[in-house]
Amino acid sequence: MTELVFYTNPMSRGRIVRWMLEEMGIDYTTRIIAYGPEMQGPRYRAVNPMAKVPAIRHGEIIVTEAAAICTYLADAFPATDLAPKPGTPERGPFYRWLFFGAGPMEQAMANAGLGWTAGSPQAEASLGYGTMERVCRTLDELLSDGRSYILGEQFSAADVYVGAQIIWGLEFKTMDKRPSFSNYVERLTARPAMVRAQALDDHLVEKAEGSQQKTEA
Ligand SMILES: N[C@@H](CCC(=O)N[C@@H](CS)C(=O)NCC(=O)O)C(=O)O
Repeated sequence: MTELVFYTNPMSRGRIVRWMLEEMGIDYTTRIIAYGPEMQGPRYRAVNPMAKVPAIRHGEIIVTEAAAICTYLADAFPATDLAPKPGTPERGPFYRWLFFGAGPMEQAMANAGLGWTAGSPQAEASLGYGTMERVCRTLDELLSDGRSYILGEQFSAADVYVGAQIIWGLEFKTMDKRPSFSNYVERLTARPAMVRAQALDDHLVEKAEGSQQKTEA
């Protein structure tokens, strides 16, 4: 079997990929990359020249960018049924919402996290996401039509990527609370794979904090 290595830090967007991997139920090796010299050093930069996590190596293939990793994994392991098959009509909405998540939504979340807004209608028109309100309204409309997941009734990698951002958006209050969001998040956080992924990363955070306290003592 082709080796699958997952490069992450438990306090990072790597949590998205961890959740994806746990949903897939496949074997993988985790390599924790510490922030600072290890992440910025030549060894890890050979994996990701951006010196950022997450990344994966699947045999000789390296994939970076959380959304791309989720899409690649879903396609590389079709039996896990986490994406509509390439070339099928359902693939359209799958790409649409994943790219929406990785583009406009991510930028809106990052800017909101920094307390930055465009400030003028002209600036809003030139930003891919316009305003956070537009992003929230779009997702609210999507999730308010009775569907369980982004693609309807089929849970997919798009839920992992977009759903993780909604979870963080509500947690860090960069997105406003709406019933459609809370109901969706409730469905996602109840998933056994999500519970497992959280426990694995929380455990790694505790371990890292424990060893840091020992070093400081
Ligand atoms: N666009 C990338 C963003 C990755 C990213 O910014 N990762 C952060 C952690 S969440 C990181 O590695 N930061 C370390 C640094 O920039 O030095 C993705 O979606 O995977």
